[in-house]
Amino acid sequence: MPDRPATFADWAHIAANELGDKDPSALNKDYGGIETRPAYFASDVPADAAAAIPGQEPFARGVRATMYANRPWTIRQYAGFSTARESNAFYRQALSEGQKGLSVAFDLATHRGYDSDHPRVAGDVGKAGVAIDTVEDMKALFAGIPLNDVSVSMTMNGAVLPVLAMFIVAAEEQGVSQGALTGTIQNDILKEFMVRNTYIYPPEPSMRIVGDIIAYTAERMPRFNSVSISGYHMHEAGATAVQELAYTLADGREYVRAAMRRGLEIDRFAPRLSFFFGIGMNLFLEAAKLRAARMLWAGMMSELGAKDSRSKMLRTHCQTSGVSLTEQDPYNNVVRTTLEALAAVLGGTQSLHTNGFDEAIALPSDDAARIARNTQLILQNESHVTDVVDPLGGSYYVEALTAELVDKAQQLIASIEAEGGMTAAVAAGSPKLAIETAATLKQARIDRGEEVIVGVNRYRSDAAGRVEPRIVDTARVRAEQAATLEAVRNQRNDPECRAMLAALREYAAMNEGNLLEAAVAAARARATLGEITAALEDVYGRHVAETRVVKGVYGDAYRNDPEYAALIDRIERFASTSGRAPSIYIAKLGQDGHDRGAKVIASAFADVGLTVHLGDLFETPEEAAAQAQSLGVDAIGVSSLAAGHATLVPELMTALTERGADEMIVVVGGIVPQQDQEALQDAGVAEIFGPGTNVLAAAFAVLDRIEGRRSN
Ligand code: 3CP
Repeated sequence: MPDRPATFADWAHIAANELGDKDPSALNKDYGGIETRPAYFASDVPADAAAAIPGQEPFARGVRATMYANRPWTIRQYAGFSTARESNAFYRQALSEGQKGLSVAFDLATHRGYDSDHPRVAGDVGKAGVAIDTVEDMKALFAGIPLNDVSVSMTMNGAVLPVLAMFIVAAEEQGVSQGALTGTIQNDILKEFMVRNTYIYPPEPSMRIVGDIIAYTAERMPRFNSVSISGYHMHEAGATAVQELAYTLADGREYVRAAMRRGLEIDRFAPRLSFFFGIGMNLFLEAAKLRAARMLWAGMMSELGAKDSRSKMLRTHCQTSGVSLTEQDPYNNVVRTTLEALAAVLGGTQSLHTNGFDEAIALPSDDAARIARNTQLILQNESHVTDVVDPLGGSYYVEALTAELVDKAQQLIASIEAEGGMTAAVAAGSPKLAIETAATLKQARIDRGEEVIVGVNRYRSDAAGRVEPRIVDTARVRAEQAATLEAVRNQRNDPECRAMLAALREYAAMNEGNLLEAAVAAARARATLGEITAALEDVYGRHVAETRVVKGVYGDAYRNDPEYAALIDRIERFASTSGRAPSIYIAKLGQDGHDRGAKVIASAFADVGLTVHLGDLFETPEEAAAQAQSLGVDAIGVSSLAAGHATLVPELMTALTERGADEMIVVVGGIVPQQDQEALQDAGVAEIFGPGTNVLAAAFAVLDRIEGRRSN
């Protein structure tokens, strides 16, 4: 028997035989500031890891002593599409087939606080989620689903007041009191300003709304989780694991402080704060991330004065990564999702959503949704991963990785504190820029083949299967919603409704009362989602984000690359013959706030020498056409992730024609199902760049089009 535990040096000595001249550090990997070695040993494990017990602070090994051995995680699939009636049928089917909790996806119009008949949302209704305008829609959404029994999570941030208010009133009219409701409201506005962009009001009044909801639920809805503090969207926007951890926990601290500032005692509300993380393909890193998150939160909450152990428990939902899914060879996504789900489970999640394999293209079809759910059922019932608590506990590697993540995240959290906390950092835009830098770097690594994606940048197959995505007919959904809206407006007691909206406005203007309480009264009087939102908009205004683009990251990653040099060269030649660089206006149309793709393209195109103008979020086609024309650009690049393109891009083409600007080249990038591609081409779109497109290739193609037009 050896007389001491092995060390890395012992291993390096043995490994030298296999490594030849290579130094072992050549096998190290960089996971966004976390450098791993090819082997770990007992000496790498921190002393406190050996003493850790599941269910005990700081909860590295899980928040419950028994974890899944006693109760498996909640299978909670995020879903919602078109009308409340259709989504309700989908939920009931899912619950009958083994799903345990509900998770509602709202459409883009609802997120941004517009009724379905508002002119700005023509292309957005019923897209990416269900349209909710009134209490009647909310009642239809949960018809036949006992709300005192099934827990309901609602991903809502901007229009959180009308949505939560309508949920409370719908339950009340179903005979379930608000005190009996179980579930979660996302209500995490800080990350909206950072990455997700479905904010409505400016940061300060938005934070008041979060505080009012925490206060209201702490008092009247003791089983309801008041915030789902979300790293998921940062993950999807390209954040590293350290960034996701640090920014999410710093957001959490900000909410705790905001609630404490208004006089709430920490242990009264903190046990009902919950979390939400994204889980990507780096299996051990992602599992370690959840372990690290729990340790960090327990420490942070102790510092803030929490005494109740439940206040220090980081309970989380996880979702497998949407951006890890590929349009090419889509059945590979089943495998990806399975691995990511395993990582979440090994990390000790409380609740989990697994993506449908066709979600790189559209909302999941029935088949894809069933397989996604079955992925979790198979993990729970066949794989035996639930039998033992924290099976990764004690792994040399995972324990060392957990400690390293804690350490690096703590450093980043400290730098946010030095900036004055997360609200100040968000206002200054530093976390957003740091995430965009990481995303651009990752894209460059993928484009250069340093990060392999099977079926995309390596091992492409012509035999790869196609999928038939679910298509939502926006015009039909919009017409149905408009009819219900009209009926509600006709049947309600108008003076009463107006009085309730006036009271809400008054609460906001005077900075008194509880806005959720006033919103519940307005919802009961059948005020619509758009009206409740507008009442507060009268006082708070609507937030407009400043658009900034990362510089130099893509270019640096490509230094010395011949293809890159050829592109730069070609653009320089163009500039010297035309007297200016080729130019492009990058547009985001409609209420789709996913801007990672637009930002990465804008940054990379600017680095290669194009003149890039990045438009504001949420433009109408007419606004984008006017902007592009006044800038005199050669091309417009529309970035689309939530399916609004089918309506909005043809409208853009018409607007350009009407303005006499139809020589402008229009390209579309993002998620465009095959079915839509032909229609867009018929409408005059020059190029369509799907997910996984190499950015350099896209730049060459745009240039070809611009030069082709000039030579015609
Ligand atoms: C749990 N329980 C146990 C055990 N484990 N009891 C005994 N032994 C155990 N081992 C108890 C808990 O204490 C709890 O009871 C009950 O069982 C339920 O367990 P839970 O862990 O609280 O699970 P759940 O109700 O599912 O809640 C999970 C969290 C919740 C807390 C994370 O916030 C949640 O469901 N979040 C989901 C968020 C979501 O769906 N987000 C979707 C985002 P008590 O309650 O009585 O204590 S989708 C966004 C997509 C991208 C986009 O934005 O567009």
